[in-house]
Amino acid sequence: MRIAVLGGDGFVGWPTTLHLSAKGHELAIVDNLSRRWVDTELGIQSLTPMDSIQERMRIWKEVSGQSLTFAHIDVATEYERFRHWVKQWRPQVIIHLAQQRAAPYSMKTDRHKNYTVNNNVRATHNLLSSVVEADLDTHLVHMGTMGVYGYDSIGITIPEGYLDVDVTLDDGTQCSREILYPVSPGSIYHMTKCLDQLIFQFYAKNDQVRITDLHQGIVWGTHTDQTRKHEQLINRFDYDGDYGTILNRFLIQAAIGYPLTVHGTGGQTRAFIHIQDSVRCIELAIQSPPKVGDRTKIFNQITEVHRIRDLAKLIQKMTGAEIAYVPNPRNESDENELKVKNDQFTELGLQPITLETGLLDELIEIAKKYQKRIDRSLIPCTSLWNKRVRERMQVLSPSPARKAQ
Ligand code: USQ
Repeated sequence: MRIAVLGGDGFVGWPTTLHLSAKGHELAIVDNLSRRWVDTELGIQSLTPMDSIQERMRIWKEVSGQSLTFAHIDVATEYERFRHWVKQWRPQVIIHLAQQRAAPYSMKTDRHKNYTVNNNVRATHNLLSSVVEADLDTHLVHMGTMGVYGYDSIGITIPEGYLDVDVTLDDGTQCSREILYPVSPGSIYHMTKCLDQLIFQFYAKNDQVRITDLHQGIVWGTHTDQTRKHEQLINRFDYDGDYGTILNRFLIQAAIGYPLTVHGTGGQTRAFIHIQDSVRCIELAIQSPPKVGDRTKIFNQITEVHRIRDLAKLIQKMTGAEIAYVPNPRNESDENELKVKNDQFTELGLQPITLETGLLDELIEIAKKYQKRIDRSLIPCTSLWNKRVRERMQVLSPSPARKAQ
């Protein structure tokens, strides 16, 4: 199949590209390389050293014999160029990962909020409108997030995207309807993924575009079978307070003797998936597309659920790391329950990699190998969610001038 990966230079995009290329598909990466610019903006770098996209592609060709193509296009702002590219390359599948994916980054300042909304929503809409304009029967696979459901602990196992509700009509009779599960985003980033769902709903109905939305949990790990094949194929590994995700952060913190930064009580419960399973799920979703005229197909792309403080304790047990319970910079519940349905991927044959699988040690090894690249001052999460949180933080940690008063 001819498959385009929008955002193919990123943390999930790069290993996805290699995984599908290794399966013999024809792959093109479309990317504006914005993630590399964000590194420059924030003065951070991936724990693992990353070569240019062109160099990575050259190494992949050497290792696998498979060619990749690369189009340097910003899908959100270069609509005409992208539409032209789609018409020329005629992808049968487009995997849409061309979005700003960090919740803390999206909450840093009003500029970061605007950027995240403009980038993410426009990228999704430009993509759909290009596919319709090109008159292609392309299957669109989008990377969504579990965060669209929110973490409200209302005592329900989260279904895969849709909820059956009983509605009382004006004449008093009852009818059943299926609706998108009510959204409850916890950040501007998560909000854009909720908006994506509506855009998909419209295009699936109006233009019969075949769309799959993957509601993914927090990804951990860095290597897949392909990125392990050569040092220069290595995936990025974010550890900083904006882009690093929790389990990977805890592992590098343990590796360098930095106390594990648990926000609040650590009672937040979240869903997780290893990067190897993430790319496998994308492949399974491609193999099982919706039919023309179907509603958006939604999968919960997760394999297990854990509480943050339990993860910290697990890593403490493995490594002897200290745990630091720090004030939570986010506006989120301190404690929540989470049960999630994920039967569709299991039925399609996914055999989950869980925390017990032993890959945590591999990550600690990687963290130790590259620890000289870590800037400890970039580890704390400093993006504060709202005015109330900012005021709370000030009270907890007054500036020197305030202390003196
Ligand atoms: N947390 C800590 N200590 C830290 C960092 C985070 O306790 O040092 C807590 C956060 O407060 C939060 C939880 O850990 O309660 C998860 O934070 P995270 O940064 O690992 O994940 P999140 O911001 O939710 O976003 C990540 C990805 C995003 C993806 C999402 C899936 O960056 O792209 O969509 O996970 S989900 O969380 O299921 O919405």
